[in-house]
Amino acid sequence: MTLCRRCAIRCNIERVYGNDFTAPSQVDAPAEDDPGFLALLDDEGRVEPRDAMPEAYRKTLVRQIAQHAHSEIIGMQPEGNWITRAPSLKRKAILMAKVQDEAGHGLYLYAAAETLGVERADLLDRLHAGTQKYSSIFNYPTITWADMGAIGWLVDGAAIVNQVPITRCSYGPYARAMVRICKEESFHQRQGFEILHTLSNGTPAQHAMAQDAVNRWWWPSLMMFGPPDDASPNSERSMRWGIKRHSNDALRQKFVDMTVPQSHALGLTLPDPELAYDEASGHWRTGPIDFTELFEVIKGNGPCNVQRMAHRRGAHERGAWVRDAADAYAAKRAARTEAAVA
Ligand code: FAQ
Repeated sequence: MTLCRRCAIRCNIERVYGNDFTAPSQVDAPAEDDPGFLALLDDEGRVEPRDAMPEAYRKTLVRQIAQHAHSEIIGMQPEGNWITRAPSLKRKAILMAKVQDEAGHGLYLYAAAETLGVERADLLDRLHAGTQKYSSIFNYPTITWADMGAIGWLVDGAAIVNQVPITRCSYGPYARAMVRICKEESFHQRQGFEILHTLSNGTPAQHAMAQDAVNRWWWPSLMMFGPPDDASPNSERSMRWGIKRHSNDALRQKFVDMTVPQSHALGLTLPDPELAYDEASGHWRTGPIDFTELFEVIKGNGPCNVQRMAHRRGAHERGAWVRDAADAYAAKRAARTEAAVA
């Protein structure tokens, strides 16, 4: 039993919610090459919170799920910027619902991470301290209304391509969270496409605005998939463990193949003079991607990194009274329950 930071009482907060009698830390974690664990993965079985799992597997999941959760909540900022300036009441209502969905995705993902024996409060501390990451894409500014279309079409589009395979992740809670998230992301992608379609077929100024947004978001969207395979230290092991199902480059290619025909339907061009269809392989091939930009953004040197983190830390500080009230309420209820069973 460990001390729960939230309600400050002794309870089992390890890897699972509920009334557990054996804390998972009392079960020996198997080795990475444990035959039973590898056989489960080979059979496409699911690892569940109460199952013993190799420590490195657990840590990899915490890292990826936390980074994913942080991305969802930081990702609310670029679009939140446009809620008050959406061009109509209908657009405003849709955008508000979308931003709210992202908060929900963060919640499902933090909850999934908590089943691995970490607390949401600690994960947020790590985000604020800069020891955990969030997606590079949310460090770019949203300058015009067309950016809402480009984010929906390209960023949510890339997120779907990346995340649909995670519905088959070997860790049950992450896989199940992703099923619902992907359904919502599909709606987000369509609403982005529809915004751009309307602008592209509008006045010349609106068309130019849509084209400008696509020009700015195309390359950062390709970088969302991570570094190229030969510079991706985590991919091989995560794929062996069934956490990732495809390599970064394979997913990036799938996104390009899906998106190029959509750009034709939109009447917009993608800002890559070398983009060409390769008959032999049946794939659209891009020009070289400038991954130094990705590494710089990950290091904190993107256009909005400082602003995003300052806003997040400020929001967290301003929300302290809500957490204090929830903690006081939880402690009061826990004390009452303890008194009742004593
Ligand atoms: N940004 O070895 P790999 C969304 C880091 S949600 C920042 O290839 P891995 C929805 C990586 O963490 C978007 N860091 O790593 C939405 C690692 O560093 P570490 C988020 C990146 O984990 C839409 C290092 O580089 N989606 O958009 C990035 O095997 C609209 C080496 O890389 C997910 O998180 C990057 N782009 O593969 C919300 C999906 N790429 O941790 C609001 C789940 C790499 O060792 C509005 N995550 N790094 O210190 C994944 O699929 C994987 O974690 C990857 C990275 C593919 C992102």
